[in-house]
Amino acid sequence: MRIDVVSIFPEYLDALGLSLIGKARRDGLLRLDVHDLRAFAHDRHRTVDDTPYGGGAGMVMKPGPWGEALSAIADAPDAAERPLLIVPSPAGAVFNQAMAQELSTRGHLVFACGRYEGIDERVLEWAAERFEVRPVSLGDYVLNGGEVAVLAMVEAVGRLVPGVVGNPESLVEESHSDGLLEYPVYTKPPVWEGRAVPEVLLGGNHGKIARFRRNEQLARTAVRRPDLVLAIDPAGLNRHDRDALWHAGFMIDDGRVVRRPDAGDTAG
Ligand code: JCH
Repeated sequence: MRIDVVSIFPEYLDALGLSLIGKARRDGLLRLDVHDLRAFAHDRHRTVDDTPYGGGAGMVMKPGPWGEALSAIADAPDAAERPLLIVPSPAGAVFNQAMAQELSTRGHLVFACGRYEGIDERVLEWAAERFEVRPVSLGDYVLNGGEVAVLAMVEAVGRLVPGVVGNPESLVEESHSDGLLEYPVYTKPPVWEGRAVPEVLLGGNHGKIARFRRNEQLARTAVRRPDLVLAIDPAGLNRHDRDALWHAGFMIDDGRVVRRPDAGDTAG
């Protein structure tokens, strides 16, 4: 997979040289190039911002340097036919695991990191001729620019690229791939600060361990993310799952998971 990132703070992306993603780059599984937007600003002060038309607080990123930077990326000899241009924005569609899965199948991703109050809107319109343009939010809170969102998205997408995670089995069980939160994990020592690891995990009964973990997933999802429980397809629930959900304050009605009407203080 090929990834280009454009930013006025290219050093922000240095962390992508570490750990799993850094190894994947060295192994040739990911090609990640970070471009300094100011290299495409040609005045004496390498200006990338200007005052907003219509007034308002703060500055807006000028279209000129963005046009040049994105043209250079689109015209590179090994660029994809129509790369996906991801523009981090508090006004984008919210990034999630399904989006990470989809992006991991793309050959070429380009990330445009805005700063100040954002990028002149005409850049996104103009870019649609050569890119598939997608404004994406990391979540419903406000950052100072796109770089932190790109760090998160490149890590989430990069680890789904075949070969990046050494043991692909660890991708299967994870949170959100099956719509449930993950089960709690424990390691040695068996007792720490007077707290014992759940007994079932110390025995070798794999059926009982699987059931314990599934119950923990259902119970903590019910408390922490009831929205996810309401989105479960009951077709994927066995008798034990339904019982666990009942105890957590939910039931199946008319082929859907709903809150148990009599659930007072059991569900979160
Ligand atoms: C960004 C900003 C508009 C502040 C500038 C570029 C993404 N999920 C998420 N939160 N915040 C971002 C993000 C991404 C790119 C930029 N800013 C600062 C922009 C605002 O309007 C209210 C406020 C923030």
